[in-house]
Amino acid sequence: MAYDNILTELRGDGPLKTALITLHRPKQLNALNDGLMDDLGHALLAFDADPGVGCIVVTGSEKAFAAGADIAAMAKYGFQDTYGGNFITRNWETIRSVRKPVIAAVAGFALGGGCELAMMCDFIIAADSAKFGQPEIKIGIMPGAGGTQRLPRAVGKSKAMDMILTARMMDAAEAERSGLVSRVVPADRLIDEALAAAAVICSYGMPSVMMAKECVNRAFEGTLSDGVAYERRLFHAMFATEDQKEGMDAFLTKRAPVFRHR
Ligand code: CO8
Repeated sequence: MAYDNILTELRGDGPLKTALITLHRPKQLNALNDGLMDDLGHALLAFDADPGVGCIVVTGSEKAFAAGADIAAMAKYGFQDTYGGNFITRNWETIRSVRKPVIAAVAGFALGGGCELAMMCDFIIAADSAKFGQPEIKIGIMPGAGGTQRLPRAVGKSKAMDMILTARMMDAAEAERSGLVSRVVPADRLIDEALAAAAVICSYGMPSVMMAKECVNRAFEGTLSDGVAYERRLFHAMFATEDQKEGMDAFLTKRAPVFRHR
C-alpha cells in the first residue's frame, strides 16, 4: 500500500522478511503530525499481522529521524483541541501494541516526539550522526508522548532531568554510554546494520522472539516478583512449541535448526 508520509518495503532473503518503514516528510525533518502517525500506525499493524514478516525497522532520513511533533500544526491548539481531540496520543499508542520486534534506526535529529518515538521501539541502533533530545521546554511545553517516563528508565534520573530541563542534546556516543541506544554504527552503514540485526531476529522462531519481547517489556511494568512469575509461565509455554523441539534437537544433532514459527 502507498502512503503519503512514509515509505515501506520488505527486505531480506530468508523465509521471514523485514519490513522497513521510512518516515518521509523531508521538508519538515519528519516532524510528526496526524497524517504521518496515521500512516505509521496503519503500516505497523499491517506488518505485525503479516505472517511473512518477522521484524520491523523504523528509520528516517540522514538528517533527521524525526525533529519532533509538528510545531506548525500544534501552535494554535488550545486545551480542548489537545485534550478533547486526544492530540496525537490516539496514534502514538499503536506502536506499543505491535507484538513483533521493532528496531529504531536513528540518524540525525531525534528530538521531542522523535526521541519519544525511538524510545517506544524495542531497541535503538544509532548512526554516529545521531542527536537525541527533549527540547520541548524551549517552546513552552514539556514532553507529552512518554519522554518524562521512558527517558529516566533508559538513562537514569539525573541525565533525564538534565536533558528535559536544559533541552541539551545527547550525541550518539553519550547515548550509547548512557544505555539509550544499543549500538552506534557509522552513518553510511546504519540501514545495513539495522537490517542485519533484523535478519538475525527473523532467523529465530517467532513464538520465542515474541514471548521474549513480551517478557522484557513486562520488566517495566509492576514488580520484580510479578515479572519473574510472568516470565516463568511463558517459559513453560515455550515447551508446547514445535520450534523448541526443533531448536533443541538441532543443537543435539549438530545441525542448523529449521524453525517453522509455531
Ligand atoms: N515541526 C515543524 N517543522 C519543523 C520541526 C518541527 N518539530 N522541526 C523542523 N521543522 C522544519 C523547520 O521549520 C524548517 O522548515 P522551513 O524550511 O519551511 O523553514 C525545516 O524543518 C528545516 O528546519 P531548520 O531550518 O530549523 O533546520 P536546522 O538544521 O537549522 O535545525 C533542528 C534543525 C535543530 C532540528 C531545528 O529544526 C529544531 O530545533 N526543530 C524543532 C525541534 C523541537 O523543538 N522539537 C520538539 C517539538 S515539540 C514535541 O515534539 C512534543 C512532542 C509531544 C508528543 C505528542 C503529545 C501528545
